Amino acid sequence: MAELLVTGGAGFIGSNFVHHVIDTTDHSVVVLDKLTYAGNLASLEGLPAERVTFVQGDITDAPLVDDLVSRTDAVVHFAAESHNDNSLDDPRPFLDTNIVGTYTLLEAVRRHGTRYHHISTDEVYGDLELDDPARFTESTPYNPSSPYSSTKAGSDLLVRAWVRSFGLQATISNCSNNYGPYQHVEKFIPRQITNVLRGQRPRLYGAGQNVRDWIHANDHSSAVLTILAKGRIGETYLIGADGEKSNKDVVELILTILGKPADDYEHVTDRAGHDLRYAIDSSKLRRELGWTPKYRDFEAGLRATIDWYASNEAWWAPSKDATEAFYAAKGQ
Ligand code: NAD
Ligand code: TDX
Repeated sequence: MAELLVTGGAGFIGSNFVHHVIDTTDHSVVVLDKLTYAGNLASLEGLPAERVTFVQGDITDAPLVDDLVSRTDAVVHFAAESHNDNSLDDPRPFLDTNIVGTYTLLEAVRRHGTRYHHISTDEVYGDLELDDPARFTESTPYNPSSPYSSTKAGSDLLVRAWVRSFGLQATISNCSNNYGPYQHVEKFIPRQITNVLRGQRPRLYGAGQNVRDWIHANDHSSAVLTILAKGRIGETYLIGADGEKSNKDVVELILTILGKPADDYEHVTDRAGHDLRYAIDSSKLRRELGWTPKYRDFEAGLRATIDWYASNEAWWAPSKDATEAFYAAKGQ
């Protein structure tokens, strides 16, 4: 049994991770989260108070971070500014949280000799052509496209340097696009589901040919727990579940599941610098640590996610209008 400090535990993947830890291990968790627009305490409802403690705070607050790290066995760092579209509008919070916030955590775990796992994204590798048989591997060169992905790439490089220079007890994972419950309505899948639930049409950027490699958030969580338990210090592991789909295919599937004509969507202004395709080769994680994804049927996972949004309007409704106003101002 261990106590984990989970940063960003009130966000989408962090909250799914906390639920997964409580359901599948005997660890206890301290969540450190600033509760930005993307954090939601309702995502942690129903968890046992004797095993989950919540601290509202900023990962750039060095004294707070030092105090929490000094009392924990391991840190799992999810907290980030996470949305590409926001990073095109105002990159500054991405630099503060993703770079300076990670630096603050690294210095604290260095002082206390604490095990650290760094959560990152496949976007650090840039993008692939649609007809390219290649997928990203741990040795693909970094080539990020957006302010968001460049700050994530910078934070990964800080971790690598702290491992080499200071012997930090750290691992890194780079995961593909997650879906599941508790994802903010600014993101692609929840935006389209909640649009249809509200009688509005889904919005596809550009022609909708862009491909994302989808993984259920629970599979991301099980992979992170596997790396925490068995990962080799200093190593990077790619996490993916062979879920490549074009955005157009995903929108058509959402419409069909919700009983609408498959072409009942709008094409809107494309994202600046829009990455074409992401694809993950996760064979290192599977081969070396024995991890496999459980949610292999994307349509079944999507149906369950749609059911969750249909049953939890109180969770997402407060953010929906402001999110759509933000997009409308950009012609999206
Ligand atoms: P999210 O935006 O849903 O959640 C981020 C959380 O971090 C929020 O609860 C927010 O309040 C908190 N936070 C932000 N700034 C903070 C700060 N300065 N101090 C403390 N807390 C702060 O993000 P997500 O989609 O759950 O992503 C979590 C992590 O996973 C990120 O590191 C992201 O880069 C990575 N990731 C995400 C995906 C994906 O598909 N969403 C894929 C791969 C990797
Ligand atoms: O309304 C939309 N219409 C649309 O076509 C939105 C919001 C998005 N899109 C497209 C853009 C992307 O090709 O859908 C795809 C997915 O978009 P996002 O949900 O914004 O995700 P993405 O930019 O791929 O990044 C996500 O995966 C990697 C997460 O937000 C990142 O945090 C993670 O690192």
